[in-house]
Formats: sequence, structure tokens, C-alpha cells
Amino acid sequence: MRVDHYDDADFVRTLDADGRVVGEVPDLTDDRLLAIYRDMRLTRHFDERMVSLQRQGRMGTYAPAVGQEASQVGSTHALREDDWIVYQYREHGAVAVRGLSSAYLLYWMGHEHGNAALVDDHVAPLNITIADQIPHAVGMAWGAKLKGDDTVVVCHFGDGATSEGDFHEAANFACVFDVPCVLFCNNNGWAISHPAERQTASRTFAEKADAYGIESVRVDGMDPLATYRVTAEVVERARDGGGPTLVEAVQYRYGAHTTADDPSAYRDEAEVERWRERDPLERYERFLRDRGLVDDTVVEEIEAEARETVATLVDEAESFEADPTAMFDDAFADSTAEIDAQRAAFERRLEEHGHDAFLRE
Ligand SMILES: Cc1ncc(C[n+]2csc(CCOP(=O)(O)OP(=O)(O)O)c2C)c(N)n1
Ligand SMILES: [Mg+2]
Repeated sequence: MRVDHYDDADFVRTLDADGRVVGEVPDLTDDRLLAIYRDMRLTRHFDERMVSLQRQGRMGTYAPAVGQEASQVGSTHALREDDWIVYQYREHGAVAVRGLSSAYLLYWMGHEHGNAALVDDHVAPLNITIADQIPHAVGMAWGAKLKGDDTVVVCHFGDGATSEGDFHEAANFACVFDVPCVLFCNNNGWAISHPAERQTASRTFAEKADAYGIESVRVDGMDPLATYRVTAEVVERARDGGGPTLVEAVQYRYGAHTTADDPSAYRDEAEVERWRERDPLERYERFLRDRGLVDDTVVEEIEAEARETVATLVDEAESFEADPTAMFDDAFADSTAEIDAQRAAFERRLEEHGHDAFLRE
């Protein structure tokens, strides 16, 4: 049986797997505690719908976040609205905290507008090329430091991304230039079919920070309050000029790598079941019930609200009339002769065949 990366238990925790308080509870208002729950529920429902839509041919290839909501939502609630999120591709919960829009669905339907639209919420475009976003995030943080603005950049990436040169170059740069950046590693145990213990011979991903002389912390990524607490602390340190931190949030992806993947080919269902017993939503709900903040009625209301929100977004995204020539718009800031020629050829074909006929070709 493979190593269970949850069991080394040397991470920061607030709630245990049953939702009992075992560590410091961050000082949050009841409204904020409920908002975290609402965003986690929204993320889970959004995720279920996206997978279902993909199966119906109504959505493109999608990377499910199910199981990873606490890390994404808890960490983002600890940020100021003008702090930047630079993410990989699976952190839908972080996007949800900034406000899900139908534009986000459009991206997953293949429309670039969905990527660009997030910039207004201080979320950088999604990044499929593994670890490519980390040097950019560090550069953004360096830029903020040079300009004397006090925003912090939180850069999400996976356990797999730590094997890329970009991770190491960015971590080194972040350290030497002491930039206000959080390197947030979502260790979900797998990089597609490659298990975390075959990804590194280090005992943890967090300890890689030692080589660069930066701080690190390992946190229970299935616990929204612990990820909130840890992120709040390291973000404030970065904002006060204390430099970067590498956070390793230990968690698990229940679903497939993407809708194009079949995890039964490489992992045992019993492993997934073990992690489901540590479910972030169930444990957080238990905590909120114990505090008297939710009961069955409130939980049902929040779930209904999530359903309504996602249904509206799906309707909006599906009624969007895409302009196929838009794919040429953001290829370069200043277009090139070659791009202009391709656009002209494409427009001629559209004119000749009509929009629908062209798509069926
Ligand atoms: C540079 C590069 N190499 C390979 C791939 C193919 N690829 C896509 S996702 C992925 C695994 C990434 O794993 P991890 O960073 O742990 O993120 P997770 O998918 O688990 O969230 C790989 C190898 C890629 N997209 N980019
Ligand atoms: Mg991974």
C-alpha cells in the first residue's frame, strides 16, 4: 500500500477529521465563518456540475477540485481583495471566493475571454504549463515591492510542479530578492498518475524551502480554518517586508486528474475512501453545527443558493454568442503580419461557409 501523506501529522491543524477543535481557532466573525462554508459548498456544487456538463458534451476538458476546497477557499479568505492570486488550473475555490462569473465557465468551454476576465478580480490567467506561473508570480511580487505597493502575491501550484526548474528558479529568486510572495503548494498526493512519493525523495515538499533560505509551513489542507490561519500569518509577514514563505497544504483529489483521465488505471479506490473520511466540508460543517452557526435548514438554504448560482452561470455561459475571431485578439499585444494573414483567411472562410457550417467542418 502506498504512503499516506496525511499521517505524518506534523502539520498545522485547527480541526481534526471529525471537525473537533484541536488547534487555535482563528479570530473570525460568524459572518466570515459562514462565508467560508458558503464558498466551499459553492465550489463543490460547481465542480459536480462542471463534470456533469463535460459528460454531456456541454463543457470542455475540466480539472475537478473535489476534496481540495478547504485549501483553496480557506487560504483565499485570508487575503485582501487586491492581493493577487496566480493559480495553476484546479483552484476553482480560490476563484469562487473572488466571485464566480459566467466568464469563468466560458474559459472551460474554450473561450479565452474567461481567462482575461479574472484580472479585474486580481486573479492572473490560468496556467496549464506546469510551474510556468511561479516565476511570473515572483516577478509580480518583486514589481509590487519596487513600486512600494503593499499587495502580496499568492501563487498556487501542485506537488508535481516542484519537479520543474521554474519552481526552483522562482523560489531562489523570491528568496534572494525577498519578495512579498507566498508559494502555495497544493500537495494532493498525485501528479496525474504519478504519486507524490515518486515525485521527491524529500520527506516533505515544505522542506525544499530550506535550500533557498525561506520560511516554510506545512498545513492540513483539508482544514479550512488551519489554511486560513497559516495563510493570514504568512501573508501579513510578506506584507510587512518579512519575505516569502513556502506553504505545503496536504490534501487529496478525490476525482480524476481531469475529465480526460481514468484514475482507476493507477490508484486504489480504498485510498480515495480513506481521504473521504477526512472530508473538508463535512468536518467544517460539524464545527459550525457545534457552534450553533448552521443547522439542517441553514445547510439546505446554502446548498439551494449554490445550485441557483451555478444554474444561472450555466445559462449565461451557454447563451453567450462567441466570436471565433476573438482567438486572434490576445495572441500578441501588437499583432504580427502572420497573425493578421491568418485572421483574414479565417474571416474569409467564415463568410463563405457561415458560422455554423464552419464549426461542423
Ligand atoms: C511543463 C509541463 N509538463 C507536463 C505537463 C502535463 N501535465 C499536466 S498536469 C500534470 C501534473 C501536475 O501535477 P501537480 O502539479 O501535482 O498538480 P495537480 O494536477 O495534482 O493539481 C502534468 C505532468 C504540463 N502541462 N506541463
Ligand atoms: Mg498534485
